[in-house]
Amino acid sequence: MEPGIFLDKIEAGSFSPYMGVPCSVFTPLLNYLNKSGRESYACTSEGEAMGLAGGFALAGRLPVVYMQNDGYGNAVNPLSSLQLLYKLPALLLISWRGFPGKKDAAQHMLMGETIEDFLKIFKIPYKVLNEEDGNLDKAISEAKNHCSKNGTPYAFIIKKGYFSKSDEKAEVVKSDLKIRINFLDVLKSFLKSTDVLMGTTGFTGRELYSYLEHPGKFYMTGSMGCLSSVGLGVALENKDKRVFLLDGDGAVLMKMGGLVTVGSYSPENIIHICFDNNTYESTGDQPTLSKGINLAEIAKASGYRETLEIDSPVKFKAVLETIDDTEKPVFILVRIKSGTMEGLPRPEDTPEEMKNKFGDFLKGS
Ligand SMILES: Cc1ncc(C[n+]2csc(CCOP(=O)(O)OP(=O)(O)O)c2C)c(N)n1
Repeated sequence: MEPGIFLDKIEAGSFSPYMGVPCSVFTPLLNYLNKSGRESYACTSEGEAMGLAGGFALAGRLPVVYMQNDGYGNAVNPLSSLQLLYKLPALLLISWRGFPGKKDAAQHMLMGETIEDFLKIFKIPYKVLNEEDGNLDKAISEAKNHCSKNGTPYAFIIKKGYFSKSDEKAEVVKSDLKIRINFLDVLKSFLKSTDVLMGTTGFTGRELYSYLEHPGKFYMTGSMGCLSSVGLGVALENKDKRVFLLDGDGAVLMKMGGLVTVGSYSPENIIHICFDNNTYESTGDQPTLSKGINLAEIAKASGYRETLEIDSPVKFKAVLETIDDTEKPVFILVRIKSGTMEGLPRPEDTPEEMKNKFGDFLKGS
């Protein structure tokens, strides 16, 4: 399906504007949308997108919310106590990662199996869109009828490959000093064998896994935005270890309250590094809302004892040389560009194996 045709048809059904958090299934659609100048809003979490959609619906619009099926979890609370309670319509575009029987990353499998059940439990009618059926026109008219009759959301579930790749690709800058792996290279040389290294979902965690040989590493595949909280729990229980948290701007924004919790309990062993490329790089480089805001200042106001901002591996090296004397928790904002290694692998270990290895490391066995 051509992204432009899809959007034209949706808008002919009176649905707009667009808002949400990206998924790679929507990369061609979102990259087209972002360049097309149509009314759209990047949101920090799917729950927040439902709130925004609720506001537009109150004002008489028929908003469209796009989300990964993993993000449906974030949307559930406003869906139950805003959209379904007040009867506020929306068209939900939900990706179908973890489609039963198809190989996909481990974190998608449970939501892949259950997304239809979730919608059924919430009595949200839906259509699975298939390019082969050519059922889009029918689905849009059903969605429109449902929204005007019942006033509640209708969902399209969309599988990988539904959208044809457009030429409207976000620009990805590779082989540049300002990409994450060059900072990981610097970090490598400062690590002690007792250090804990934890990485957020997406490319950051995958790079940590494939690029840094270190016994105490943990890749949080999924649970986007929870790194600061998971890291806080680990840090509070392991005060003798330095805990490096490798985060992304999209993930920090998704659960920004986590900064306040870390700042409030202020363990003296957290080194929170946020790689800020102003995009959701892992899902195709759609812009986040970090451009124009300063996450280091937010961390400072949230109670981190020290915050630093750097934009080159050389400056990162200087920061790490004195890191043991720096007050903690420290938040290091690393301004980078998007770009990762070709064919970045996914970890071969299962999540349970990762958990067991990490647990053994923490126990010292
Ligand atoms: C709740 C939820 N919503 C959406 C996604 C899809 N997703 C995976 S990685 C990612 C981008 C993360 O962005 P950021 O933290 O800035 O890191 P970057 O990809 O730029 O390295 C997104 C949106 C997800 N995994 N979970």
